[in-house]
Amino acid sequence: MIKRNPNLNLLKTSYLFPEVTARRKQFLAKRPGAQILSLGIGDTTEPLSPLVVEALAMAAKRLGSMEGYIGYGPEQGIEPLRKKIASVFYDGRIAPEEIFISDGAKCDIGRLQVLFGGDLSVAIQNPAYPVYIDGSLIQGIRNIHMMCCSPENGFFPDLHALERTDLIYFCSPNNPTGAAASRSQLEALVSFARENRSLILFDAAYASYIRDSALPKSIYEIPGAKEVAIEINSFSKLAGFTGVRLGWTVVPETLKYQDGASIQSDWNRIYTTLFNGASILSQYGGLAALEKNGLEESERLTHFYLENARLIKAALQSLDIEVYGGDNAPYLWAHFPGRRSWDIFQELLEKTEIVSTPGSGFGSAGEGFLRFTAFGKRDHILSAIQRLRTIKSEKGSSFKFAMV
Ligand code: PGU
Repeated sequence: MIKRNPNLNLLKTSYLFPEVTARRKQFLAKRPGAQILSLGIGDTTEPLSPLVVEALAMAAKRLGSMEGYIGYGPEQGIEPLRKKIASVFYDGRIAPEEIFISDGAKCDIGRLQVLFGGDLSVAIQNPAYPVYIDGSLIQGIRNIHMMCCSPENGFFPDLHALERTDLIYFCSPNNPTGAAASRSQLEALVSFARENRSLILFDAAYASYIRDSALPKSIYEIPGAKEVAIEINSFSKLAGFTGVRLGWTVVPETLKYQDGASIQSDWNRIYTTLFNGASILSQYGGLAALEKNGLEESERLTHFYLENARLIKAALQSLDIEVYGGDNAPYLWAHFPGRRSWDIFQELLEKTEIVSTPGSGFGSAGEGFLRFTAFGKRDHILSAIQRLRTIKSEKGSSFKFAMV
């Protein structure tokens, strides 16, 4: 029989979120009537805006006519959408030809990992979205440096202590900590990458949650970034497209390998070889989401989730829990000193029937933390808050919940 790809032996048995689901199922088997409220996976819950629905329906209708039917589209995405993204998000800094439309950020992170292969060094934030490390391991990358991001360093790594790597993954606003990097922090990151001739893979999937106008929404707001950064983004959290599937990646023309060859042309090669373009329906839906009214709807949507974040944050803080994030990001990062993440996850589940995500699933620096998502229906969030009122914290050498 065929031999297993040895790189797969390096992975934990399951990806983080299926593991959380398995725990939830185990709990339900023990307590069949449990009314579980999920503040676990970051998945959108609010319906699509009517403008997007209409655009999706019209695109589907066109496909049903002889004149309107189209088959495979350009792998890089339809031109009007590439143009629209360039003008809405990049203010002329990025050309439409530098934008590649994808079926979502996660899928493009995977394809980028194929582009760079296994023979290189990478730096990854600790904690981080698990796809960066798992995807790197699948490629056979062994040379992985963790950049600790904790409350002590304001969730920004100490770049002076960092060894040079070929790739640097950086996510801002961050999943899971909810920290959004400041302009000066991103300037430091870009100049670090330029000095070291490293390439930054900048995940901006939550950029639309930034409310502080001083914070950059794109790495390309930082001068010099076009020579050292690829940016990945998504319609998932911007317009509720987690199920519709649509995203984009910016690979500037100015990005070069050591020998001066174009990274963009290799990306185009990988893209056209491993991908046949995002769904034409999603792309027309995305185009509608970026019209003036569509952007207003998106703003309302992100505002709604940020309001959820504010409500959950206040409820956790009233239990004397230290909570980070939630102001410019849809995640809350709650600290339970002295406790292990999976233990506190289990305890919260048993006492309140609330599912969270254990911080240790995002890396060793997440031990002792739980991540709470702000994506959720308002009545669920309010019920979760009610349940949090039924417990209290007991301060001792380590954090403990008790019933009120
Ligand atoms: N990048 C980051 C930083 C994310 O947190 C997520 C989703 C994605 C990309 C995926 O974006 P798509 O455009 O929808 O592909 N993170 C969620 C969902 C879990 C998952 O496995 O993607 C989360 O709960 O962390």
